[in-house]
Amino acid sequence: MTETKDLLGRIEAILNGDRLAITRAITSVENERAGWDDLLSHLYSHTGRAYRIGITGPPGAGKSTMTQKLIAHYTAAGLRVAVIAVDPTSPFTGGAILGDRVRMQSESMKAGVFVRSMATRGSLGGLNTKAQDVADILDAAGFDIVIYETVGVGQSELDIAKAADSTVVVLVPESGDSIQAMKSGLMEIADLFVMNKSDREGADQAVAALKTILTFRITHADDEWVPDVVRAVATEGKGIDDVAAGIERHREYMLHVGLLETRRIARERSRVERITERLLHTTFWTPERLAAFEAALPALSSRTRSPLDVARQLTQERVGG
Ligand SMILES: Nc1nc2c(ncn2[C@@H]2O[C@H](COP(=O)(O)OP(=O)(O)OP(=O)(O)O)[C@@H](O)[C@H]2O)c(=O)[nH]1
Ligand SMILES: [Mg+2]
Repeated sequence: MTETKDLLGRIEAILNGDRLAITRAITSVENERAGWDDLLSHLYSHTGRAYRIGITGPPGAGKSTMTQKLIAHYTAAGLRVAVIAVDPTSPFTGGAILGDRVRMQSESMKAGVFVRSMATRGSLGGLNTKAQDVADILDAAGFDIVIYETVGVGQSELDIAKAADSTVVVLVPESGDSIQAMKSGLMEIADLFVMNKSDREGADQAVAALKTILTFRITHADDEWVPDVVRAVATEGKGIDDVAAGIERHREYMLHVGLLETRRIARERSRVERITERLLHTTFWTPERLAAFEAALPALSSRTRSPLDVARQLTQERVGG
């Protein structure tokens, strides 16, 4: 079959790290073009090698600058790095994403570096789900490190950032930033804190305040890890080695206590749950069920049947299902 041959050809090209094939696969998955699910399923057995790092934090904290410097750090060590820049709020021409893309252009032109932006347009099936699908493609393509860089600290950003092996939260010495971080749920997901812009006034106090908060912090439900606080001046490349060392220390800790595998399994588990919900939802509303639903509306309106009663009928009876 030519279709199967075509699929195998695409897979082989991706596994060989062919950039055009990777780009096409990502677009296909984002837009759910014909065959996108088969492609992902076939690639899955080739994933699990890449180390996934989430980078998040308040707007303007220096996440993109930090990411760029980390790319340089890892490539200098001979590693291949892919970045998924995710902006859940931005439409496809979103300023921030576009700006980042331009800024990262010089990095992404290098061999062994791949940068991809994802915005709302790629949210078919949920941005979080898609970001992980894209990470799988890049993982299968042989990138050693996959970085999720998110904009802002909303719920979807947090979900994406924590779908990583290590999550880095970037803060700045502005007063109250740590308090803000605590409120927005950043404290719970951080494996490493970076106090960026440490060239600014108040860095010492900010680090001290953060460390104080951390001593009171409710640790992750699944481990005893207390995140390090590392200082950096991303624009000058200062502290980047420390950030990378902090990530490495967390990775080694997780390997040592067996947490890396636990985390990964938990992640895959919630992926299955999300996909299942979506599949159920899209296959549930057959024309017959819709008709049965419509037919039950008068009974609802006259209050002779309750919503629970109707829902039970729809889910329990085999109405064209
Ligand atoms: N003084 C100082 N400025 C920095 C530092 N790191 C980044 N900046 C500047 O802060 C601004 C924001 O940096 P970005 O890297 O774009 O920050 P970001 O967190 O990616 O921003 P968003 O994507 O908009 O949320 C830029 O003007 C950077 O040059 C630093 O360590 N010190
Ligand atoms: Mg940015």
